[in-house]
Amino acid sequence: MGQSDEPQALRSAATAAPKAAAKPASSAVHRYRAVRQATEALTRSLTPEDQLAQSMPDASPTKWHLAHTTWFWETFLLVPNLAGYKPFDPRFHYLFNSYYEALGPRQPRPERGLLTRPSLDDVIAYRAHVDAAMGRLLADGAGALAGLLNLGLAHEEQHQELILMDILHLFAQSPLQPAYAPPRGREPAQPSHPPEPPRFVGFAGGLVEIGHAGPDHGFAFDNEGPRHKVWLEPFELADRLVTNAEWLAFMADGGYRRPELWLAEGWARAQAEAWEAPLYWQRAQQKDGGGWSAMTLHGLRPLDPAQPVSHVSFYEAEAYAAWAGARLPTEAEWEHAAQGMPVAGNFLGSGRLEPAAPPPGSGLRQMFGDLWAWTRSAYAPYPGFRPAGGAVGEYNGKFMAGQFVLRGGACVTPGGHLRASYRNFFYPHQRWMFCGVRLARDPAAGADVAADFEADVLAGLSRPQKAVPPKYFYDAEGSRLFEAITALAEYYPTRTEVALLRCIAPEIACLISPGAALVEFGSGASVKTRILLDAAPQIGVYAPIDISPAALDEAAAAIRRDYPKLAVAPLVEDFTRAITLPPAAQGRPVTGFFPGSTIGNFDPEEAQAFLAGARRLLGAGARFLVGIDVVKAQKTLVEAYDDALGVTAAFNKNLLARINRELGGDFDLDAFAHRAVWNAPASRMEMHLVSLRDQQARVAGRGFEFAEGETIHTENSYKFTVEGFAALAEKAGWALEASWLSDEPAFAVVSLLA
Ligand code: SAH
Ligand code: AVI
Repeated sequence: MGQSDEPQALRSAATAAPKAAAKPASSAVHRYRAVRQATEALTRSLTPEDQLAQSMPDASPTKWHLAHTTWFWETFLLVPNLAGYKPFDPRFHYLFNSYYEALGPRQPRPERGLLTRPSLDDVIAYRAHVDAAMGRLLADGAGALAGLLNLGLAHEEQHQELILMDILHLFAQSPLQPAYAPPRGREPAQPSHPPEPPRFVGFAGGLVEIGHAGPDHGFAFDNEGPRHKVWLEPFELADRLVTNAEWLAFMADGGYRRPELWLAEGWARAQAEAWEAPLYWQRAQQKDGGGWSAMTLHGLRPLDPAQPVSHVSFYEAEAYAAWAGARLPTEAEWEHAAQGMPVAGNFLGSGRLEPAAPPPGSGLRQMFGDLWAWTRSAYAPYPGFRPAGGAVGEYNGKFMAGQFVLRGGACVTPGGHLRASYRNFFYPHQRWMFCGVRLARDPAAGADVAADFEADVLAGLSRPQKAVPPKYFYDAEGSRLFEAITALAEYYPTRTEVALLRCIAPEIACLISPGAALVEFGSGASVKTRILLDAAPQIGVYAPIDISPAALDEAAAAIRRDYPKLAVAPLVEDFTRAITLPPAAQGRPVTGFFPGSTIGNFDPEEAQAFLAGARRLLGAGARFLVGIDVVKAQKTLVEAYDDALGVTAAFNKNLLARINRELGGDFDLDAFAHRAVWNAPASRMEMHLVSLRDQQARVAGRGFEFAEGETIHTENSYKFTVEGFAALAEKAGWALEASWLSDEPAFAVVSLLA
């Protein structure tokens, strides 16, 4: 229920302190009290005058929010359900009805600020009266009222967010520019460094499901369902929100002066209201440097270029996206990307009350919290949507015209309030919400691994520590050399993992349901797969995913030949891009398989992002078997990556041969040497290519200087403990089910549950 009266709100951080009573309060009473107290906690820094004023028709006074949420409980729960309940004051029914036509006329919304009576004290007494009655109503639990209780709690949480939005708007009108809360952490504001340009995460699209799956899956508003199928074309989503620095560049390039970037309605609005920056930005006097500040809940603050841009309308978001050569995501794209990600981020509970710069790392960040992200989707009913009967049916459905959907929650939203399916909605000109922009785009025609290879190599060789991502080892020759490595005496991981899998396969087989899909990441020659397929003939579909077409084609053909009853659905893909399962694997119980400690080739942040993506891909109820190499003696490790026959050296140097062949490079392979080192503090083996002299190499028309001894960092192989890995997986939303450790040299297989 976004723009209407009550957009989406916050987590109730407060915990109720139950009063001493004859019998312990029910959990329903606890939940009720916690949310009510969290609302009241938000008003502690406000004066009675702050709580009366109304800054514009869309915003309401805090006092009105306090009373209206109370009216909701009184009207929908107490009057119909608590025998003998007496309304606190019958006149309040008119004063504090928000928009429920079925319940009669009401105080006009733009005139809520005229309600000097009842006093704030009277409203506080009203809350106490209703709270006491709710205590009686819920004394034995919510029973049949559980649905209405959940709705009332979610409703009150929405008003918690509204209180903060509306107060910020009010304070922004004040010449004194008051701070709602003292600044945290940095005073005066220390601008953090603008992050790297956004990266776009690719999604394969296809037939996907969005929407809430119904009451068995927890509370949701009616507008979030029914769950239904949506066809998505391939798309890409920016890995973070647009920043203030990027918005400044848009403005400097005439973003607010160029009608060609704007929708007609947006341009008209921008002209009529003389928009030249986001809602709360203010330009400092020339004498003060002429920079920008922004009004925040911490008062007027210098603009932090790294923070996400906030308080922009849908129209501005659209113009920005056009300027950036991108577009806004649809709500189905956003939800598909968010499904399976932990609902964690900078919500109200963080206490920041402002969006934060994106955390370091890769993969999708800021999907939840920080700012609501505008989508390109009109707020409309999902197929099969039916509003609830009676007045509560007015909660969401009647607003499904002319508004746009926002997703993900904000720094003023209670965290527990959010879900991936949550739909907020506002009119396209509105900007006082905590809302921002995440870009999406259609994959460029012909975008493929080759284009990424060139871009990644050029970017990697331009860094102070030159580096190339290890996924580019695996052209046909690289895949062949890797298989040769697995047979080396020194390369223990493959042998020990194979032996371990043979031992535990019968146990694992018992966990796999008939007809299940086995989805393997980085399947290579699919050798280890056979151990599972032999032990679990009930597996119906095998979906290997690998970036190396040569390895995948050969392996898929061999598996088809040797397992004729199995459906084999290979996918040539970079598994760091979010992908969808091949149709043959959809709708089945899923077991993921990621052997070989290939997960160790990611940095910890990348591994976490990968695990979160895999959870989304494999779906609820999936099991994920992951092979991880274990920390051990340095000598064993270094020999495994620097074998006597020089196969690993050839594998490493093949990267330069591939660059020469595919990117028009002129690396002299004899002028580089293979190096493998154990980096103990980081718990990883590192592979480098060391330049044996000062030299220059050209790649794709660009020259790169190498000093003698300088290296290209080509691979990390992190070594784990089972506990450390389980903690990482838990952060990505997985739970450890079981783990098995091999004989020395140790290697582990863990089973994770979604
Ligand atoms: N699973 C096999 C092979 C491991 S080698 C085993 O355990 O022995 C790593 C495999 O992962 C290679 O086949 C390589 O092509 C594949 N790979 C590496 N990075 C990848 C990426 N980003 N996306 C998809 N496959 C990748
Ligand atoms: C695929 N990956 C887990 C191997 C590893 O051990 O990191 C790749 C490899 N690099 C050198 N030897 C093998």
